[in-house]
Amino acid sequence: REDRAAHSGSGVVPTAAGAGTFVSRALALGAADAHTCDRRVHDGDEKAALPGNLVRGEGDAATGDEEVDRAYDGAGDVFNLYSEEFDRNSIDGFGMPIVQTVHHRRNYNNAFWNGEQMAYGDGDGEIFQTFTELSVIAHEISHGVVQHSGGLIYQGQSGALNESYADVFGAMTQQRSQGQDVYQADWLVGKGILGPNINGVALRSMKAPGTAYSDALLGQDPQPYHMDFYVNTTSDNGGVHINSGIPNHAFYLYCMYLGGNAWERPGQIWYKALQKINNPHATFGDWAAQTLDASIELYGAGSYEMMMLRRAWNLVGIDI
Ligand code: ASN
Ligand code: ZN
Repeated sequence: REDRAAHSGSGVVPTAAGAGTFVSRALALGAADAHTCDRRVHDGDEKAALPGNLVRGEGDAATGDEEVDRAYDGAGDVFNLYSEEFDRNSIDGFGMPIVQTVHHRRNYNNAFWNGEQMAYGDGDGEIFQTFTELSVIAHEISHGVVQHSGGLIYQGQSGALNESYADVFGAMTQQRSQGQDVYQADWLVGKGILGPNINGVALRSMKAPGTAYSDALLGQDPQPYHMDFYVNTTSDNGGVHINSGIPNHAFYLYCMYLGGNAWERPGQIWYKALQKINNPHATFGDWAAQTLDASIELYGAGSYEMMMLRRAWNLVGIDI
């Protein structure tokens, strides 16, 4: 991949399908299994209805609405990551359109994947200022990838694994778009989306779960970094956004052992584990074991990659 830099930007190359069509490196090189990106950004007009009005389709010029344009560009970065590093053609692996709605509802303080598309609020301007931030966009799209890879039920530990996969690939997309290796990265998810008066740096920190914010309005970042502090709760689907701190931190620690880029060995292992786990009820232990299998398949039994993966899981209190 000597000329990665030339392809990690817009990825726009002229093709028979039309000038400016967004295609992956595979098609540019004439590969048979071409991946073609099809982004569709809608304006929800601050209403709840989805998808709203189509305002920017694939290949269309920037609109000047920064929510629209960030969603469009961000989805391109996510598409490129999955296509070029994981040979995956869009969310379902078969080139499905990436449908997004911005300006969803009024003062809406969240973003989500609803099973078919992404939606992003503008935030209330106090607690949150926007949700069209690259790690958040990649997080939401990655929920779609989880769904189309067999799924992880959005409750308890399997739900926290679903959340963690979305955070891992959210951070990874951001790092790749900025050309950051694992030591240069800040490991924050949702940096810059908090309101101006909120005491915090991001929505979550994979490097130091529990430290992303501490604020009168938002409270204290509730994420644990070790099984000793696992939160048993009925809220948030059994703490899916809370206990995800544990597998998030395991991924971070593993990256610290390996160095390089997150989408290389660690990302390859996490992606393969998702494709192979075939257990929507997976626990943290099931997932850790699946990543260990993937590390052996990819790098060999007894490899440094396998041994350090075991150490990373053990450090967060999961014995494999
Ligand atoms: N932003 C949240 C997420 O993607 C929405 C939710 O709770 N499902 O995890
Ligand atoms: Zn999520």
